[in-house]
Amino acid sequence: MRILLISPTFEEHNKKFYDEILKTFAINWPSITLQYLKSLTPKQHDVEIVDERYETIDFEEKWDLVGISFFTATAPRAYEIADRFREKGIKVVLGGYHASALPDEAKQHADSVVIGEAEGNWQNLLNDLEKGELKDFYMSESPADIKNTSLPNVIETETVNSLIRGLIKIGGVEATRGCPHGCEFCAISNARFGRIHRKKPIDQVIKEIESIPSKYFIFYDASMSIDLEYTKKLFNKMRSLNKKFAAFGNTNMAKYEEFLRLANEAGCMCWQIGFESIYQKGIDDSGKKPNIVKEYKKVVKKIHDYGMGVIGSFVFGFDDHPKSVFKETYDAIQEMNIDSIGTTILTPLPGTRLFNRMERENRIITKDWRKYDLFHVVFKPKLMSAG
Ligand code: B12
Repeated sequence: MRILLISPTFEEHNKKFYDEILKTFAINWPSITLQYLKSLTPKQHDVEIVDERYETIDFEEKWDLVGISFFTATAPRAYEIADRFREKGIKVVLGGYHASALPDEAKQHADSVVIGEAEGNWQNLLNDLEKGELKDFYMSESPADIKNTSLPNVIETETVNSLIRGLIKIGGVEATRGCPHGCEFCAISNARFGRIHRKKPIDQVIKEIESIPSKYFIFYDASMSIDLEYTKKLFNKMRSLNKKFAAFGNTNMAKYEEFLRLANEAGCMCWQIGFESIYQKGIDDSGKKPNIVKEYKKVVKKIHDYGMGVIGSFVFGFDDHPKSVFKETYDAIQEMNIDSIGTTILTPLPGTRLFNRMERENRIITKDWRKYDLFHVVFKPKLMSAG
């Protein structure tokens, strides 16, 4: 079969937009999801990938199947693409975070929806399609075993990267999947089997890293400081690779000096840490156990002591956030001496406990999924106004 896999982007984004943005912005995180799906696809099928951030979809081509992977914010665009292909009689399958959270909504735009992880489901779906027995939904009864998954085709990342001038080329690697913390707002741990932390064999991760053509890459794992022993073994083996990377981690890592030393020796340049808030109550209510606000400054210092930078993520709109939170957070960030920050607005993503609570409390203002990009207020905050 001829299969087209698509990663849609926001409607206003297109190649021209990227050309503009790259005049000031030089790093682009590659999408590994579709390469991953391609590597799961039995070899008798031809698979092409379109990343709409910098490529254009050819709606005139003939495909036996179109698969689309999307998030909540890109759902409207994904549905538009799906509808166009289906009008031509081409079968469409939808998957990813949003389709898994709201499969009935997704099904209105698809012949089939994969709920949760692709491993196993994708292969079964292709078999069924060939037999003319495509089912409406595919869903695994157990968490995917990521031990035996094959390598993403990193060469293709390189090809795509080379389409964009001025880009610093980086790769993406998934060593572990899931996060046991189960924070109320998190799309990862609230996903099906998302709280089950799974690890790839270290030698396999090393091979994946070695196959990345560029020197730089990012670990896409929810957090590399969940199973410290696993990560230490991985970092130990990475020391000879001569690569540089960034990773997500939790504040707990600052207590473990050997962990930090090995991270630095493995080539870690910086940690992206979800500090989330400078008020302890909202953090405790969300269930983010590793975060102790009064230790934030010490955490940053410790990571700096071992030669690595800190990118801190902060979220605005928790129920204990008054209007003064913006100024107070700004002051706290100065005090913490963080190298770089990312700020977003608390967003009740479908599938999360936060979304369910906001629905129960009648606080969702809009279900225009375009606005669920973490930069719009889509619910009524408790101690602030929305507009
Ligand atoms: C890398 C990444 C990005 C990259 C690349 C995005 C891309 N298009 O691939 C960048 C930086 C561009 C990005 C941007 C955004 N991201 Co992002 N990103 C991630 C990250 C860190 C890793 C994703 C990944 O590659 N995982 C590894 C692969 C193998 O797993 P996977 O994608 O989950 O796919 C598996 C299944 O979901 C399933 N599957 C997925 N799609 C499909 C499709 C089909 C057909 C099938 C059968 C199966 C299937 O199969 C796979 C294997 O089991 C995740 C966090 C995480 N750890 O998951 C957040 C995450 C996916 N991002 C998220 C968000 C919110 C965004 C933004 C909207 C935020 C923003 N404003 O910046 C934008 C969207 C921009 C855009 N137009 O795409 C949320 C999504 C939640 C949601 N419900 O929307 C996540 C979960 C982060 C979070 N904690 O909330 N992101």
